[in-house]
Amino acid sequence: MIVPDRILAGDRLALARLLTQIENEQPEGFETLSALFPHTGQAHLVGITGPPGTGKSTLVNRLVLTLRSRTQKLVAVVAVDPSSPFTGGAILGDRIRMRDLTGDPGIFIRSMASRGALGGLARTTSAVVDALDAAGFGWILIETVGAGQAEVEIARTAHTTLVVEAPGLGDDVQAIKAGILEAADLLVVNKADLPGADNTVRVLQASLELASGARRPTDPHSQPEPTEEGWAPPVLRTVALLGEGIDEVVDAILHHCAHLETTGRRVGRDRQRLRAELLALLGDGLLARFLSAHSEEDLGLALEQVFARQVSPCQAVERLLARNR
Ligand SMILES: Nc1nc2c(ncn2[C@@H]2O[C@H](COP(=O)(O)OP(=O)(O)O)[C@@H](O)[C@H]2O)c(=O)[nH]1
Ligand SMILES: [Mg+2]
Repeated sequence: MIVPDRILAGDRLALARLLTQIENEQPEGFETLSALFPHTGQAHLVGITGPPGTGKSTLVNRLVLTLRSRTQKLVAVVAVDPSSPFTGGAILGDRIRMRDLTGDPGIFIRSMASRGALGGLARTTSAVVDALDAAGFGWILIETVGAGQAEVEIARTAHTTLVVEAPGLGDDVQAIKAGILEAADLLVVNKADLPGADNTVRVLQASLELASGARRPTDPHSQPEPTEEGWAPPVLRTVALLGEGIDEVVDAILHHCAHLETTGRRVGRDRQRLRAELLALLGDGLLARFLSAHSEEDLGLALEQVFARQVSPCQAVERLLARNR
């Protein structure tokens, strides 16, 4: 088991080893994590999500350097890309692009691949974030590809969520506004150097107005109505490749951070995140307990009855649970 004090003292090798244990779901990793838990709750979590190829990693690279120099806090990045296996191009690509960041011990980057059952990714990410939080990272940036439920969940549990778009992804704008737009605290139109950026900004602003239920004519220069939290998600433009617009994004992150503090919403988000984690673990635990108390045959029998359309899945579960009492 990795000694918690080593993590608290800033030992990077111990931290990397702990994260590997967590990713591999080794019990000793969770033991260390439990010992570290009282030291968590200090970090500000920033979720960065959006379709692949919009420049999230490039933007994260810039944000890390700017946050680091402007706030002096330690900065960690968790790059979650479920579409790529460990040997996949995206992760290697991310590693190469994030090369600028190495050399500063105040910056720590971790790439994760998806594994395990549904929801496993969100849970593992949560545990990794807790470890980084305990290790003293004041900023933890979590990059996900805004494709599936797990990624949306991860982005939602951050204190500040950035949704990144780019010109020329018209259909993706449509796809993205359904789920993730409501979770966005900041919208970034990256690749503002490309033609069509104005249009992307317009589409996002219109979508935001729809989402917030504001009934106003679509005006490219208007900002959306404040949401019930008193925060109107700004739409910002960047050229991450050239570092343009990055300071404005950092300003907006700091502004949102202050907004969460002054309105007391930060506490609410933390509570929400911990509640989701608790319920997920409870679900896992109950399922494991159920499966260990029942033979494979019970489950097989239920499946056959459902398969033969004799009982519905709902009825089958009701019966299995009733027998468990
Ligand atoms: N033209 C342009 N290209 C960019 C910009 N930012 C990133 N890219 C390029 O877009 C591609 C995808 O970037 P990446 O950061 O990997 O996107 P991700 O998949 O969202 O993480 C890369 O080839 C980047 O060099 C930008 O501001 N303008
Ligand atoms: Mg990326």
